[in-house]
Amino acid sequence: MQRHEMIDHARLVMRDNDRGTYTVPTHGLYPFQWNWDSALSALGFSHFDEARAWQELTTLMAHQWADGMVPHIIFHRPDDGYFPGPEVWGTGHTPPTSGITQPAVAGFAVARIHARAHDKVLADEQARALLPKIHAWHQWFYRCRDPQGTGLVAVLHPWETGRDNSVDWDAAFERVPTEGVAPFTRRDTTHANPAHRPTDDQYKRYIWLVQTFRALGWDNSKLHDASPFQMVDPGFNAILIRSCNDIADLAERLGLDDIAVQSRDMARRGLDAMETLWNDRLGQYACLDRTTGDLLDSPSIGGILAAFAPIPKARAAALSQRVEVLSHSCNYLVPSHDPTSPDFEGLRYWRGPVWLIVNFMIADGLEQAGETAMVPRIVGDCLALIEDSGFAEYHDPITAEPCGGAHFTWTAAMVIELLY
Ligand code: 9WN
Repeated sequence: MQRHEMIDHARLVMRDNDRGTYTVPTHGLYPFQWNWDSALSALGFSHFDEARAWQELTTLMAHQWADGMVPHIIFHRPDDGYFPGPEVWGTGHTPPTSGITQPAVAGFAVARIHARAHDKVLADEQARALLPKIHAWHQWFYRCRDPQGTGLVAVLHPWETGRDNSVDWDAAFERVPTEGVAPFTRRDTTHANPAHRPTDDQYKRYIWLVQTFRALGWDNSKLHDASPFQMVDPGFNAILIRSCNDIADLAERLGLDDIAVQSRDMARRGLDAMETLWNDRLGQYACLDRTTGDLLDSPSIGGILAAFAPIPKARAAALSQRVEVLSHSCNYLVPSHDPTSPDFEGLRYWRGPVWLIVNFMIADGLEQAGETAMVPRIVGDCLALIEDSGFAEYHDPITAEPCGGAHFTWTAAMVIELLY
């Protein structure tokens, strides 16, 4: 496929999933607005319609909660094709939203789109409106998800990481009960191949956590300590740190001094604390289970995604080396779990498949660090996957088999981002 054909196709996917002021990840499987999908999709829009890119981010941030949290799903219009819907979350918001959050990549997106904007007047105006909200979200993270002030935030539900069924959560999930979960019918497995999705047992535990948080009135001063699942994910923290750092730069340029100083401080404390997540045996970062204090030995992409933050040069070099090692056990980089691990499953969601959004963030981080050796290979593999198998939600890193939903917004957005 020629470059312009690929871009045209990607734009078509984005147009089909465009609901005017927000996009859905894909028709059918995910009929609402998702948090980090929107932020990353805005990057794609920004190459051909800057106003639409800003609109995507503005719509997302318009549904921020009073405490600063930005929900992971906004249920703009009723649709019974997805479970769990608004009635399960019961957050009492209008329009309804979920009660948990997702990776804070919006700050990075605002800074990146602002930096390359052609319409500077619009970009300044939009950034001035968005930055205080994004900053309040970042502050919410460190206040509510790092109550002991460690410098690192915990996620309380696997859906918050965006890596729903990663091997990283397996041991901790054993401690999440299933008793008392109200009977439910999954909808995802009617849209996508069940062999590509999380298991029923995992779904019960996802819903147990939702019911438990709901019973606490979604009160974020209680949720962290009450949750049996408190996971410190290096990728998740790296995204937050990168966004804090990038909006600090932008706030400085716009004369928003308080935001600049406070964001810089959060990023610095986060970066210092990231060192505690380095796993020498794996040669990459790893998750820390805050409930047990254990640094995990799980070789997942969460620890490589840490490259997105301005980590020390030697760590970036080691992560580049880690990607090189992974390239010997797959055909398409970067697998979401190490293919040599017994837990690897090439088709099952976050237990092996390649996700273009994660590839983009790893490549971008390595490039920023000057560790460019693996970047062309990562980018080339992204484009080869699309060429061979279309704009799927994720792909098998060995066979390129397209998995999950098709005609996927953020996959298309990443193709546009990588080809420009
Ligand atoms: C739950 C929308 C989202 C992504 C996540 C991905 C998947 C949802 C689900 O889809 O999660 O949030 O129902 O499986 O794991 O990263 O944001 O594309």
